[in-house]
Amino acid sequence: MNLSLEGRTYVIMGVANKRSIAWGIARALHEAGARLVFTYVGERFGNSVRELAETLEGQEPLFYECDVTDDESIIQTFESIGKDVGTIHGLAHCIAFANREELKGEFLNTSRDGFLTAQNISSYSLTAVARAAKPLMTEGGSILTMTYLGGEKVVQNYNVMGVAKASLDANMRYLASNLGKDNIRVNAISAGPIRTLSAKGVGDFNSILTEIEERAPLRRAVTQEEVGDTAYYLMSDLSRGVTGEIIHVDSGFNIIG
Ligand code: NDP
Ligand code: N5H
Repeated sequence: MNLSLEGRTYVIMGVANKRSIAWGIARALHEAGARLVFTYVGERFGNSVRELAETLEGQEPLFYECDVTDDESIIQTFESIGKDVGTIHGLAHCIAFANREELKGEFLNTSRDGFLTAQNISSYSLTAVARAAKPLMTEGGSILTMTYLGGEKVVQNYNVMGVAKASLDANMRYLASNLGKDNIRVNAISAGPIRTLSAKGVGDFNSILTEIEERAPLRRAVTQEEVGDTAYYLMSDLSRGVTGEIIHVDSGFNIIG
């Protein structure tokens, strides 16, 4: 079987900086020979994703600004990608957001606005993006999203984002069921805690990592590279029979009671 991704094009959404999980995925797919297309929001992150992408040797990546709260922005982005590259073979959705003040304290106090914002950016965006990307997946494809254990079990402080990830997980399964007939697979990676910009300033990240080091089967945290390698598997033909699945890349922490 050909494990190279040469001749294939993948859209990576959600690189904010070099610590982003999306960047770990981008590097793994680049090493496998893939052509990459990046989307970002806001000029600040546009510049940083450009600088990072320039470090990928032999790659002439393309960049598009895409705010997933805006249907028009999503449609425009994928129309432009279609015009510029034609067929795409996969998409990595590495996007989530909730108001910082609702990622601690009493879940009971979650506001309607905060709840809907988390659902809008962190879950619905997958449906909207899949719909816009589908016409470009003329040879079938693989859509991947990022989830967290807090959508399956109650994790302290994850709160409104836990409900959004439960929604994202179901969203992923319904999309997998819907798009299977088009040979488009849809899966999620559930990553263990990784220190990224999103993780900054939320909860007590150090104590969460200490718990992983003490209790996870592998007794260590996972890295962006490890998530990237599983993303490579999901984008490659090795995973051709896999859809609607959540793969935990979390040192096995989810099996511990
Ligand atoms: P990053 O902060 O690096 O990435 C989050 C990304 O979400 C940013 O690139 C951000 O773009 C993007 N984003 C937010 N709002 C919007 C929007 N309206 N439109 C488009 N993009 C938007 O963090 P991570 O790499 O940690 O997060 C990536 C994914 O991984 C998330 O889904 C997260 O929940 C998940 N995850 C993370 C874990 C961790 O421990 N870090 C564990 C398990 C899952 P911008 O910066 O341009 O605003
Ligand atoms: C149990 C935990 C720790 C507590 C909860 C953390 C939840 C994090 C997820 C969301 C996505 C973080 C978030 O929206 C932060 C924003 O309010 C503020 N940050 C920003 O706006 C920055 C600038 C941008 C880049 O961030 C985004 N997202 O746009 C969970 C952790 C152990 C694991 C974890 C960190 C999970 C996860 O889903 O990311």
